[in-house]
Amino acid sequence: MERHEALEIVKKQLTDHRYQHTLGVMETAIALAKQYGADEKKAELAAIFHDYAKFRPKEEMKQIILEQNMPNDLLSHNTELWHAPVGAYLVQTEVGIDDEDILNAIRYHTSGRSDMTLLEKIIYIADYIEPGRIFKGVEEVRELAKHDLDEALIEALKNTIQFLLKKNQPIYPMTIDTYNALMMKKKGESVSE
Ligand code: DGI
Ligand code: FE
Ligand code: FE
Repeated sequence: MERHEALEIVKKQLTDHRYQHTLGVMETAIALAKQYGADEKKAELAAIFHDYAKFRPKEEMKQIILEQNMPNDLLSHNTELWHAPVGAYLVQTEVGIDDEDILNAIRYHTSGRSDMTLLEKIIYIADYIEPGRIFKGVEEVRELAKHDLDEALIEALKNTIQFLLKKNQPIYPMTIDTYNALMMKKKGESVSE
């Protein structure tokens, strides 16, 4: 699918602000794909569609989670988590994208997961550091992403988890799994321990 066609489709699903964010994620994801040797076309499409379901009614998303046998624990956690797996489903069924790599990058863009693919990491980080993002700690993650994707991911996850802790919010287990997997991989690589 051509970029202009994908953008035309997603624009109808989003607010102008969210569309501008999507363009930022697209540019950032393509740059990261170039730098780290991922498929640039897949990065482009995954970025364009990553927030496809962001504005779907909660009832519709809940229905899809139940009917498609998605992890049940989603329903007891922050509804903000739902648009990622529901987005993957809708991008496949409504847009017709069947590439599992692209769909997984959309599916895991909010929580991550253990053993993320390069493309999944790129979309997670691009979503976090695109030029429109201005929250505290983003600059550190931008710097780290220039040299080491895993370090950038760890920093972004730490920030997200800390942010949720401060707001007295539960942490979705898959977010913790993502953090743990990266920290254990790092420990395994270090010679001093
Ligand atoms: O869709 P975006 O705003 O571009 O970004 P996103 O898909 O990363 O969603 C961020 C939202 O998801 C933000 O409100 C925090 C929330 N979130 C992310 N991880 C977790 C989480 N909420 C809970 N409760 N637990 C998590 O692990
Ligand atoms: Fe999102
Ligand atoms: Fe996003």
